[in-house]
Amino acid sequence: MADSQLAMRQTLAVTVAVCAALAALASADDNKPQLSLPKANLCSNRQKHFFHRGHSYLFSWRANAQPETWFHARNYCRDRCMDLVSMETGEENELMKNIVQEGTRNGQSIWTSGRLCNFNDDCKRPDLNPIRINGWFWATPRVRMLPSDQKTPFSANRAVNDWSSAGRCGAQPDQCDNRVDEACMTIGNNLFGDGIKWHDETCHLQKHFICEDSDELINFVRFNNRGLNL
Ligand SMILES: [Ca+2]
Repeated sequence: MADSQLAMRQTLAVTVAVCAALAALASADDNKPQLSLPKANLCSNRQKHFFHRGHSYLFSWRANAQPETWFHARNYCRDRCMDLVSMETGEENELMKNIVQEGTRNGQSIWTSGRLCNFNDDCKRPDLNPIRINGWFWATPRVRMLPSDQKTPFSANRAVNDWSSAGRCGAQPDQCDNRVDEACMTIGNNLFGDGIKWHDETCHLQKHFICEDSDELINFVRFNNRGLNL
């Protein structure tokens, strides 16, 4: 088998393996309701503020949506056949970083779908530990992020790490809050004089957010609503 095929199969195997753990994200945020199923009318009428590689994006501040906790921000997006944004390539990351400056003031941050596995026993699996390094996922489309300590020079079409080297407790993700996990990932606007960078923050904070089309949810609604303009 060619190396590329083997790598693809290994990636697929890892992805499948983590899906079960990520299914628990539906009830992962303590004392919060379940993840929303999409609403056909909201999907069809969702605002589209930006387009990239076949996906549309919604910016909560332009939609006059209120800042939300990470979980409720997800549901706002999911109601509209979207989910919080996942920056799976350097190119997408740079595009989102440019937009963050529009939606935040200096010292503010916005939610992405980046999530730490911290919600059930599956997160104790050896391959996910140490959890601060190997336990990060894009909640949609349910794929693991690179190990947080892996250095990645900017590359347009490859996975990227953009964790800040600065923070109250050091390089991100720093889990600086000692009362509750900093289990959700933001893009911060110069939080520590560090420019536009990724940070781990506590999920209950209310922030603006970016939604991105979810192929899975769009297909779900399309299947049940033939001919609906999505
Ligand atoms: Ca942090």
